[in-house]
Amino acid sequence: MKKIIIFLVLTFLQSSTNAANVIKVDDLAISNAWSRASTGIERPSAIYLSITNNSSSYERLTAAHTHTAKRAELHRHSMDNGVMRMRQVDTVEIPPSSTTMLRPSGFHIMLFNLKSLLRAGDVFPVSLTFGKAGKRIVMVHVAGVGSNKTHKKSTNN
Ligand SMILES: [Cu+2]
Repeated sequence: MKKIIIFLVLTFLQSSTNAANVIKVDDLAISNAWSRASTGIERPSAIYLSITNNSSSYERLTAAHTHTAKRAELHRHSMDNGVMRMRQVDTVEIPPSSTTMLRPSGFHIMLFNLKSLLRAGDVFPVSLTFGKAGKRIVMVHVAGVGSNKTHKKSTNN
């Protein structure tokens, strides 16, 4: 009996800490949504996050909207003859049973015409539109100006 209680407590603790940074609805889990503090309102910013597709079918991110910026576009950085370029993409694919990371030097949600400066510590919502799952709202945490916090994790990817 004691073992069962300990197990239940551990399960509860685990699920409550996960709930803090993972939004799981159906088969889609979105985590670690963050943005860099902006240095000027006229400069674009970007949102980075991880999307895990636990289902057996393809999912795709098709759009993003936030009140923080007039326009949010899906973008991808890629190397072109040794030069880092950025271009708009229609969708970001999340294959079955896998995680797609939006991170510096990769996919990102570009924010144009910020309505206010993003300051470290701020939190703002972004609405993500998926092909199958529909709309999901995620809270984005603003990190410091020089932050590159997914860099370490990205080496595992
Ligand atoms: Cu971009």
